Amino acid sequence: MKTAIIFGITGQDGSHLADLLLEKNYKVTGVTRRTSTDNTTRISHILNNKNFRLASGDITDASSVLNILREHEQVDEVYNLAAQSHVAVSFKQPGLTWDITGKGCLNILQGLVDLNMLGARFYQASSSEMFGKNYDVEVGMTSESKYQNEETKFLPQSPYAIAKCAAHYMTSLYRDGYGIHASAGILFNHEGPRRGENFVTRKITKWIGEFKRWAESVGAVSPNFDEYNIIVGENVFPKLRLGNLDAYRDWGYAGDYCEAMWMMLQQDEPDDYVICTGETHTIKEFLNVAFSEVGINDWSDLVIQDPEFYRPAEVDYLRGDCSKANTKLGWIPKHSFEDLVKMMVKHDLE
Ligand code: NDP
Ligand code: GDR
Repeated sequence: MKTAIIFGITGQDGSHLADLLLEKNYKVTGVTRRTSTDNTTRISHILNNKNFRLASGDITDASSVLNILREHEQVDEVYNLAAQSHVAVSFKQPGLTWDITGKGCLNILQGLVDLNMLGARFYQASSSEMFGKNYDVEVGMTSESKYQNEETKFLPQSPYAIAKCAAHYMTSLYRDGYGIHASAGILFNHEGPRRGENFVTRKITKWIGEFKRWAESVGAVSPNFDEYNIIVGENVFPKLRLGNLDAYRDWGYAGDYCEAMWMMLQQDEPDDYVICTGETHTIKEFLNVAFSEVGINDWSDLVIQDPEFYRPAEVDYLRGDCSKANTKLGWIPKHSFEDLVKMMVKHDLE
């Protein structure tokens, strides 16, 4: 029976990866930090699984990382999914983001070296945000297309992305320097019903679910509007407040992407892989598909663009090319953009 440690177990990806590893008959330790309220909602269904246990720790604290590693007689795979993962928040809390998202990775890698656990395989959650404003261009017969792959240079645009670049380089340094089987997945945006509610996709689908229930309860056939609200008689519902709607993102389904993480650690040789769908859409396109799922074709009265949600620097265009993962890992995404949006709207309506 293989043993894995997942840092970031309570997050979207941690919960999907734990499901996958338990299905594959792994023994899984999930690392949680101390919080004043319960943060195990995404993993409540596995808390009683006999092959699963929680360990308390924080990746910013090197001694806590060492303690967790030490508790294990043998570890086959270590997944570092822990991060301050919100790009906008990283502009407000850059130091904390650095400590968690950048240095946290170093604490784990150095822990493996210090404890001489060089046989454990390591996965680092790298990000398409590292490409920032950069892309390559493929010139075809009739048109040009922009993309990012493993060869594209990083041009990070946020404290989050810079911290991820540091962790990414640290992963390749420990791979080359100490011979650790350390791989980094450069994952493009991936979403689903378990997505945090402050990321744009889930913010939209959650709002739609709540609005729909409100509209049904007040019988909102032809509401009135002010700048911030939707009004039916005495009843008021706040409009959906968003920032930049023109950015392009390559959105896939989180469950598919966690499978790719596992596949990377099953390879004979460690390496870095881009994981994406190869399709890109704007936030406006996401809004179109999501609202059309509830029969709304014109959402312009329901959404406002609010400067509060603009970022000091933006990543305008992300579209991945995951040919390497297709060929070497045999990985392909199973869900389309439309599938994903429908799945998320359906979940939030329920
Ligand atoms: P989430 O924000 O949902 O989860 C982050 C996890 O990290 C949570 O479990 C959180 O715990 C934990 N964490 C935060 N700080 C610490 C700390 N100091 N010590 C220990 N654990 C900590 O992120 P996702 O699941 O969406 O993403 C997983 C990883 O993949 C992240 O590293 C993210 O940056 C990266 N990534 C994500 C992409 C995506 O589209 N989802 C794309 C590319 C990369 P708590 O519940 O206590 O907050
Ligand atoms: P991103 O995801 O920054 O790509 O990082 P997010 O959903 O936060 O933003 C995507 C795009 O939507 C625009 N946007 C808004 N974003 C948020 N959060 N809230 C809004 O109200 C809003 N309005 C418009 C943003 O400006 C941006 O252009 C995610 C995270 O999961 C990272 O951890 C991960 O590394 C990358 O994806 C790949």
